[in-house]
Amino acid sequence: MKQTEQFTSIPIKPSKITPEHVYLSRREFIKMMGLAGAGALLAACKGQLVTPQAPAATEPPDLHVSAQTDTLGNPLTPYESVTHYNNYYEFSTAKDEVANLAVNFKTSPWTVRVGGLVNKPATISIEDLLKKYPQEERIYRLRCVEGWSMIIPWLGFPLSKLLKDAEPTGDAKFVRFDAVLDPDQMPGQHINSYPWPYEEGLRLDEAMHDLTILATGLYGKPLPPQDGAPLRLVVPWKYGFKSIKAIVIIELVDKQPSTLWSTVAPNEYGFYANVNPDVNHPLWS
Ligand SMILES: Nc1nc2c(c(=O)[nH]1)N[C@H]1C(S)=C(S)[C@@H](COP(=O)(O)O)O[C@H]1N2
Ligand SMILES: [Mo]
Repeated sequence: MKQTEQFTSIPIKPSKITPEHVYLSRREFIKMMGLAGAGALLAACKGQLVTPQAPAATEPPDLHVSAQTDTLGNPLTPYESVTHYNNYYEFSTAKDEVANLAVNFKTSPWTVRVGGLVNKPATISIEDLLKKYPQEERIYRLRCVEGWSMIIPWLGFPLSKLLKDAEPTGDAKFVRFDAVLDPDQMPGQHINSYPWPYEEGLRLDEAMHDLTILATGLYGKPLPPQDGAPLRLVVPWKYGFKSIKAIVIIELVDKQPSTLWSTVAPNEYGFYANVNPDVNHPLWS
């Protein structure tokens, strides 16, 4: 059965939305630019006129601290807002209550099962994932269909790396994700209006795109529970509800999978949900 697609699913190339330099990790980017050049550029993004200066001879520049803007010059959303204004219905529908309700959420031990139409299914602990895949910083805008957005410096790694290691078979066309089902820890899962667990999906080529990451941190720190620890999806050209938190299953399938929001409100939320300011959301515009 084909879902009604409310958000036009014209194949927008992510590069049309996010310039190439945004999706290089900042470290790669700085290396590429040369350190002094990058400093001048970052300062220029803040709208200041600067004379390029050689880095101080004594102290190396601190590459671990995020730039205060993205490369388009937009300021990063403060850490406090990123971690205290959250959509996470397993905890609460009240955005300002999620952080508090999730404060003791147990994210260790945690394993992710990669399976379905793959030659090498595996169950991997979060520690092994962190060891196996180097963490990169990606600064993306997260847009919710409700009309707000945040610019967040994520830490994570391309989903494509994990998928390639699992070796999808020729029949695999989509990737589906399950979030954790844990009503003991998640008060919202006692409310039956939603078909838990939260589930999402991507077409395989979207999942394999270099911009699509599994995030494990933000602002250079481990992901706080309210933002989806220990592992959440981030797809910068899609609306926020696609970026499923607390992932425990990644499964390769041959048919378009069902997703929580397209099941609950098929006329509001489509499967593709590409960001398109020209298409109004029926409820939130
Ligand atoms: N498991 C799970 N993932 C989820 C959600 C949720 O309720 N549960 N909400 C989604 C929505 S609607 C948005 S906008 C983003 C919000 O991410 P943030 O709280 O880190 O800003 O998470 C998405 N991922
Ligand atoms: Mo959202």
